[in-house]
Amino acid sequence: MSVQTITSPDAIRTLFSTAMSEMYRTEVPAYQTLVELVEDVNRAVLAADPAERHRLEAAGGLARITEERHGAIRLGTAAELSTMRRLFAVMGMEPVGYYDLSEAGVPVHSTAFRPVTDEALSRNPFRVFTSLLRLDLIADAALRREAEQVLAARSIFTAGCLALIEKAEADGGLNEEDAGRFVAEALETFRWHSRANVPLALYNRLHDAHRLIADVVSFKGPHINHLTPRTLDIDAVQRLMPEKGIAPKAVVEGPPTRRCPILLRQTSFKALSEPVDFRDGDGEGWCSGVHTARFGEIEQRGIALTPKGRALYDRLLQDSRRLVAPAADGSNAAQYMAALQEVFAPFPDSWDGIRRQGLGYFVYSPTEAGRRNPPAPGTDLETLIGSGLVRFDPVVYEDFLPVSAAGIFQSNLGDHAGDEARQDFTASPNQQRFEADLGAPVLNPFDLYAEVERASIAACLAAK
Ligand code: OOG
Ligand code: NI
Repeated sequence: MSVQTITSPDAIRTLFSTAMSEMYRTEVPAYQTLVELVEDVNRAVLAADPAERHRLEAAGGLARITEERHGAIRLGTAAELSTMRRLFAVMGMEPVGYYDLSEAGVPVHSTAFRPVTDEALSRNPFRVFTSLLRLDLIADAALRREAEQVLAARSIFTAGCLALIEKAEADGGLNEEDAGRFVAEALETFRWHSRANVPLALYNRLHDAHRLIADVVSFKGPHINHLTPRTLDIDAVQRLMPEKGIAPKAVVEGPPTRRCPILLRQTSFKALSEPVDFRDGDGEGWCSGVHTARFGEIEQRGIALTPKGRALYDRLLQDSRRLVAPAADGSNAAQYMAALQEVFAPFPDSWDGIRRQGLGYFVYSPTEAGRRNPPAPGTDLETLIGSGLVRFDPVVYEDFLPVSAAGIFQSNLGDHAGDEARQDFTASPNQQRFEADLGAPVLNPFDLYAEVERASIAACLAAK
């Protein structure tokens, strides 16, 4: 195949995220309602802030602002995970980060498949938070074996999808026609199935072991369980959800509201109970039941923190939660948000403060004046900033947060999810095992951000 006919992985990713969005809006009408609310709120924010509007319109307009930034799936086997890695690679998405959720009582560990270069992220940042079920954390050995058998018998990828992954690997990419077919075939893996893979009795036993096990094992494939557009005012969307007839989770996850946003804030509406047909007792006919898994989420991203900044964030978050643990029913949501705001006071809330204390990553670039006066060899960065020749802008956080992810999982695992319904496991992070199953190491997010910052400084200091 000639190089010119290869479709860029970024373009395939955009076809894919658009197709996923269309599919999910049709499958889950409440999600369509959430997207419309997010569009209204984003429009209102931009109307009130013309400078921000101009900046964002230059970056692609309202449609681009609101479009989905991530989704999530849960897989059952190592083979599924490693094939999924190859599928996402066709779209320029690589595994970044390791998240251990066992610590929070959820029997999975996870990574995020996402674009990694600045250019690819600016074309389309769509990511998929991908979890692998950890049957090794299930105490009941007989149930574990049954679950393993059900998972071993399913194939979640279409034959056409597998063939196109191989073709992309062999040829270094796909031509336009194959790219379109690939997206259509790949979409099948993420589709909802209203007929379960297992009899109701087995579903119930899996569900009793952990709701998440039932969600992964009982279906033909790893249905996309949520999509997440970007909002410019997450507090407003959280407040307005009930007016639109959708029930928000108790609290917004992540840092408090700030002038200079850090990391990631997220909230969602609670997962819906949906009708599902199960095989009945003798496996001959069908009987009806329900399953609760699918929801909608929104996100607002801030600056990526250095290990020092992240340690401060983790400590302050822990302190806030020690002060007020957010109740699943939302009864102390206001107290929790107030505690969060107060405890985070020591975290500097100006870009320069964050920069001076080495808490966040920045990208440095020459100003107008800086372009007219290239630096003399040996000039240091602070001097250039001080004399207005170099400016700095926050690097956006592109990853996830384990405590927030746990909060999202917990509030979406079923009607009774909450503190009482928490099913605990012994925490046992196992990145080595995850990487062996994945068939590749995960990238370290800090390395990626540090490299963006380093390269930008080097470019500023390079005397012409
Ligand atoms: C994934 C939950 C994590 C997020 O935004 O933190 C996540 C899941 O429920 O499968 O998507
Ligand atoms: Ni999410």
